[in-house]
Formats: sequence, C-alpha cells, structure tokens
Amino acid sequence: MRIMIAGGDGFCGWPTALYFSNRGHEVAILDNMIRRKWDEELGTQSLTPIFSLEERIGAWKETSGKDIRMYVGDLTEYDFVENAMREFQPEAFVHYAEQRSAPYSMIDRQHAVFTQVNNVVGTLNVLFAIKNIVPDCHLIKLGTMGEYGTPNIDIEEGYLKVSHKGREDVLPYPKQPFSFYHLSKVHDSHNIMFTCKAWGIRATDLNQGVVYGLWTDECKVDERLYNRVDYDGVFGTALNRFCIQAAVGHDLTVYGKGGQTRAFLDIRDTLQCVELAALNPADKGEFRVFNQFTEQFSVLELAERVSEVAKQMGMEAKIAHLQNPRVEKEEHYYKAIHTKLIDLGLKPHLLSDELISNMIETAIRYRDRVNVGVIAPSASWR
Ligand code: NAD
Ligand code: USQ
Repeated sequence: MRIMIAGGDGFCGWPTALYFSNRGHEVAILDNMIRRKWDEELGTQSLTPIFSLEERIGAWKETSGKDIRMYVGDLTEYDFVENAMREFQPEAFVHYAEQRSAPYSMIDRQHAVFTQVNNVVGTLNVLFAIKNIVPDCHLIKLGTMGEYGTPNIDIEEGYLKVSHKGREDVLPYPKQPFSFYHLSKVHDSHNIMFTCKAWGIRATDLNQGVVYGLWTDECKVDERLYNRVDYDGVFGTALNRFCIQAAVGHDLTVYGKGGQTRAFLDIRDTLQCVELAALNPADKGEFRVFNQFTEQFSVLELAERVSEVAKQMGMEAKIAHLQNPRVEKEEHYYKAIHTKLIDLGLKPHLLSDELISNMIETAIRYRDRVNVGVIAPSASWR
C-alpha cells in the first residue's frame, strides 16, 4: 500500500513510518520540521538525541535497504499539499501533523490562534487535496480521547444513541474538550465528518489516549533511528515525564489531587492501531471513530507505580502535588469504551514495571541532556 505519513518526523510519526516500511509498504513522510523549532522556542530538546530527517531516512536505507520518500513542507500551504498528493498518489494518508500540546495552546492568544489555524487549516487542506487529487484515499486522522472530556457517563466510540421526547437517533458523542488544542481536534472531527457526508471521503478518526514509551523494534536498530521523547512541562506527557523525573531525582509532578483519569497506550500499540485502520479501511462516505487506547489510569496511580519501580531500582522518587496549572476535574467518573480496535485484532501491550524501568534506564543514560529548569509546568489555563 502507498502510505503518506504527515508528521512523520514526530514522536508517533517516525516509528510509524519505519513500521510500515519494514512491512513492505511504500512510505512517504510529509513534515515541515516545526516540532524541532518549538523545542528551540521552549529551551528544551528530546531526551534522546535525534538526527535530522535526511540522516534518519539515509540510515533506514542503509540498515534495511528500504526507501522512504520525503516531502518537506507545511500542511497549511495548499499547493504544497496538492503537489505532494499528486506525485505520491497515497492510498492511505495518516495525519499526525498538528500542534499537539495542550499547554502550548494555552500559553497566550498567539499560541491558541496558531494551534487552531495550524491544525484546522492543515486538516481542511488535506480534505480538499483528497477530494481533488486522490478521492479514494483513506484518511486516518489522529484525534484525541480529550475531545470527550470527562462526562459522568460512559464514553462511547464516537456516537451515542439518544432517546428524546419519544424519538431516537444516533448522534456524535458530546464534546467537552480540555484546552484550545483539544478543541482544534473537535473542529477537525466536525470538518471531516461533514466532508465524508458531502464528498464521500472515507475517514477514520482515531481518538487516541496519552501515549507512553518510546522504543519500537525498528527505532532501536541504530542510534540514527532513535525516536524523540519529551519531558518538559509543555510537550512532555504524564507517564513519560514521571519516569524521566525519577531518573534525574526530580519530584514526580502530580497536578493537584491526581485523581484525573485518562486513557493510555504504549507507542507500539499506536503503530498496531494505525496499521489495523489502514488494512481495514473505512467505506466511501463513512466517518468511522475508534477510541485508541488500552488502559485507563489516574495520574496519581501512575506516579505511585513509577515511584515503586524507582524504589526497586534503588532510587527515591517522591510524589509532589503541585498546584494544578489546568482547569480540569481532579476527581471524577471515567469509563471509556474501546472495543472496535480490539475487534479488528489489536493485541495490547499493557503497562508493565519492565517498561517503566526501561524508560527510567533510558533517562539515566541521557540524563545530561535534561534541562531540569523546563520540567515545571509553565502554561496556566487561568
Ligand atoms: P509530535 O509533535 O511529536 O509530531 C507532530 C509532527 O507534525 C512534528 O514532526 C511536526 O513538525 C509536524 N507538523 C506539525 N504541524 C505541521 C504542519 N502544519 N505541516 C507539516 N508538519 C507539521 O506529536 P506526536 O506526539 O507524534 O503526535 C502525533 C499526533 O497524534 C498529533 O496529532 C497528536 O495530537 C496525536 N496524539 C498524540 C498523543 C501523544 O501522547 N503524543 C496522544 C493522542 C493523540
Ligand atoms: N499531568 C500531571 N502532571 C504532569 C503532566 C500532566 O498531573 O506532569 C496531568 C494533567 O493535568 C492531565 C493529565 O495528566 O490531567 C494528562 O496530561 P498530559 O500532559 O499527559 O496529556 P494531555 O495534555 O492530555 O495531552 C496528551 C498529548 C495530546 C493528546 C492527549 C491525549 O500531548 O497530544 O491528545 O495526551 S488525551 O489526554 O486522551 O486527550
């Protein structure tokens, strides 16, 4: 299959490109490298050293014998998107290429506007280019579990059966997102759903939970293939941050009470899920929604788990309850349904102490690259 991976220089995108390439698919990466510029803006860098995209692709050719094509440009520039689609003729378009940090979107007005323009305009351009150039191409779009928020009822997969005044309908599940970033994903979902109806686009919206880990089989082969992993207060995410904090002797930064419960998955399962979506495409005109995660945890549970593993490794990792920079419920009901990917064959890698200790070991190896000054949360919701 010809698969174009937008955002293929990023944390999920790079290992996805290698995974598909390794399985014999024809792969192209589209990226504008803006993620690397955000690191400069924030005074941080990936915990692991990462090579330029050209060097990464060259190393992949050297070690696997396989080619990956590269399209360097911005999804918000329509002519670039159309030309890339015309040249590569993708059968599947995996869309990771967005500003994905909730705190970044909450820094100030400029960052909120940038996030929504980047994400919503980029996705609109992808939709128009599919319609105009490759109308049969399957759009596999990374959404987020955070589109749903934390309602006091079970979260269904995209749609909810509603009875109202004696009538029934199946409607999009209500959205109560956590940030301007999460809102951008809701806006994307609406635009995609509309174009499936209006133009017959085939699309799968993968509402992904928080991704942890960093190593995949392909990324380990050579240091030029290493994946990025973030630990700073803006782009770093809960479990990965806690492991890296334990390694550098920083208190584990639980925001508020820590009862915030979220959906999580191992990065190896991100690749599996995207592959399952690609191999089982949506029908023409279908807007399919899958909840992409394997387990749910509260933030405090994860911090306790990391603290315990660190203790077994002879380290002390204290849990600090910081004042919560976000506006969110710290104690709430949370039960999200996630059967559709399992029905397609997903075999989850559940969270293990071994993965946590591997993450801590990786962080110890690259401890010198950690700028402790950027660990504290810096963006406030208020
Ligand atoms: P990332 O920031 O590491 O990678 C995103 C990539 O997209 C970067 O390489 C960046 O340069 C590129 N990009 C951004 N805007 C672009 C544009 N306008 N044109 C071209 N390229 C652009 O992010 P990630 O962690 O790999 O996340 C990938 C996707 O998965 C995002 O859409 C994110 O919302 C979603 N997601 C991520 C997580 C997670 O925990 N990391 C969880 C749920 C959903
Ligand atoms: N949190 C802490 N301490 C920390 C970091 C986070 O307590 O040091 C808490 C947050 O307050 C929040 C929860 O952990 O309640 C998750 O925060 P996060 O930063 O790990 O993840 P989030 O902001 O939700 O965003 C990440 C990705 C985003 C993706 C989302 C999936 O950056 O791209 O969409 O996870 S989900 O959470 O399902 O919406």
